[in-house]
Amino acid sequence: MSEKKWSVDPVTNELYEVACAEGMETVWERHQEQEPRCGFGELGICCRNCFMGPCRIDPFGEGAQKGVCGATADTIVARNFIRMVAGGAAAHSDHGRDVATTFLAAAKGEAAGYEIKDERKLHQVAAQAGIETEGRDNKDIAIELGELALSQFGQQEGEVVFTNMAPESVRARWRREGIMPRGIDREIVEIMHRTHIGVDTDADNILRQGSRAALGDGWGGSMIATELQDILFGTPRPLTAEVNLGVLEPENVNVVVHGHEPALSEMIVVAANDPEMLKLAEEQGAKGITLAGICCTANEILMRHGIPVAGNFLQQELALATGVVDAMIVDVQCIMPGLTDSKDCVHSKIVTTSPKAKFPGAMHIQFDEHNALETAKEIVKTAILNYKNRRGAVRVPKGKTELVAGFSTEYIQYMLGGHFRGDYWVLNDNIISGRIRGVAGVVGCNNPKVIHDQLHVDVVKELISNDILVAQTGCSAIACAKAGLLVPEAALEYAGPGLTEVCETTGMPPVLHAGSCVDNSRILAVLSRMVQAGGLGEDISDLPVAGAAPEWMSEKAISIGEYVVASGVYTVFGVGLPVTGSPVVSELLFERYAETRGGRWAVAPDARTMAAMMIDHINERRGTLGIEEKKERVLFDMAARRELA
Ligand code: SF4
Ligand code: MSK
Repeated sequence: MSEKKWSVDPVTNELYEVACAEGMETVWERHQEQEPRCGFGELGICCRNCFMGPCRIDPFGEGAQKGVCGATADTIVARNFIRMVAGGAAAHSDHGRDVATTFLAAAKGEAAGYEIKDERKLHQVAAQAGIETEGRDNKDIAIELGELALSQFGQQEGEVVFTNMAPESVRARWRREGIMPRGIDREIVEIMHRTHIGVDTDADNILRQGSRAALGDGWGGSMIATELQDILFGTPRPLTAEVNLGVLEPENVNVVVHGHEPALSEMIVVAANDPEMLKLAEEQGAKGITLAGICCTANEILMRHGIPVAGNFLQQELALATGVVDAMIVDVQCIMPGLTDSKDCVHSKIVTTSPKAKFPGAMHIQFDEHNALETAKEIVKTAILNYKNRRGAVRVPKGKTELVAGFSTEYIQYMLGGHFRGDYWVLNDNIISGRIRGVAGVVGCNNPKVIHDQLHVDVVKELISNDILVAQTGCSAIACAKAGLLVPEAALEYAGPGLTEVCETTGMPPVLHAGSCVDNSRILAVLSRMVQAGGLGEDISDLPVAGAAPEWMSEKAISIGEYVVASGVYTVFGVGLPVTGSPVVSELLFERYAETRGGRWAVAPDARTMAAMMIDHINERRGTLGIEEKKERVLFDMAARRELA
């Protein structure tokens, strides 16, 4: 048995030992095999953008200070950084494109099983996009919205339409700095062009293109994904569910969905409840069908249906180690290639569904949105028929935790005052009065370089104990849910007195689950509405808010970080950032961005420092706004109210 603790989550540690005993290789062994890491890569100073290289810069100043072409560390680091932005923005935006395609097919009646679920949001989003809604048929509005959304990817000039949700001061800055995105795909392509050998060499100019592509992700590709998914599948509202590997049911057929795009998983939800499928499961000797999720697919169907979450990024292989996963259905992003290696130890079938992501050793059942329910049934049937092939011991741990999820931008507004009085002013008022010190977005992945989930949980506990309301997405939300922070009672145990008071009044948890990685666009929308509501400055950068990705690992996290920073938010990353090989790029990202982007990047070595940096920033913003002192609550009588009016 290993002595080392891999996770703060006991369930993960337990399953890790099981996996080792079964001879299953996991991410942690592969991580150790990679040690020591390449120092050039960690600093961002290696380049293989052409085959005169690969080239690397000596960080100690003794060896080569330029690549063969003459590129310096500053050029190489800046190019590498924005190529990460391109990868992340492409992933999110391609997700958005697929959603828009399905949305348009559904609007035209060409995608059986999909329909407009949220008409109110259809009208609101269409109006935001400048589409006439008055007196028009929903079908016509939806077709026009779907076509407009799709056009944003190939748009060559102008401004990506949903950037119009941002406050005017922010948009003016984007125009002034030359970082307003013109079209979603265009900015990603331009990154690849500019970082080709012999094109852009100036670090500042290179980073500007990174910001422009990242903004095209946050306010374009990701925003389109979130908004159209809400219209098509329903805008989330709070619901309770369970999280961790203990949600798997040994006596049921267990189907685990993993990846990012909800178009298929929405249909798997329907198929798993189909009487024909349930009957087939019984015929195979199972008591029923359990559906659970991993990573962001989990967050999507959790937010809309309360489907349990089996785990986050580093738990995907451990889910198979339970011996009861009859099929793991994957689509795109964050799916470890190592999953298919487990087939020698467990019976689980890995089913790929996207033509963009096939895995040697996996079974492929291609998803087609025009025939979605039939595909979903075929997949569920594959899992059911695999139930009888189980072999070896069943190792489902007992651990699972309750959580509340479903905090969409719209619901947060409603929660703060109902349909008629609901307004972000209520949140701002709580911030001005000091009951809530500020708001933090804590998001992102897991990374085996640090103890699984620990940074997420420790940072969030520290923030809420300082009366900072936390909004979460992605694997970070799953981490804190497992730690019991996403229930209203967590306020009593962990939150400061002001935040506890607000949580008790509204019944909300101190940590709000806002969805998947593309749903970080919800956080952008919340920030815009906070500025609109007034009292906290004119710009997102004026707000007492901060962001963090404590255990990031993916290119998507870099794109998210860049668009959040370029929207005006101070953002701290854990684990390190591969830019420190260039003093010029470091100075731009960590300091000068504050003037040109409104927000800036920071890196923290541990949870306590990360939380302290965020709190210091929030306090500093409160000072600038003149609200640093916690104000006493004032009870108004009628005379005082008249005076106010
Ligand atoms: Fe080397 Fe320049 Fe080619 Fe990069 S682009 S590999 S630094 S020669
Ligand atoms: S799934 S991008 S590991 S958050 Fe969105 Fe989790 Fe990070 Fe993937």
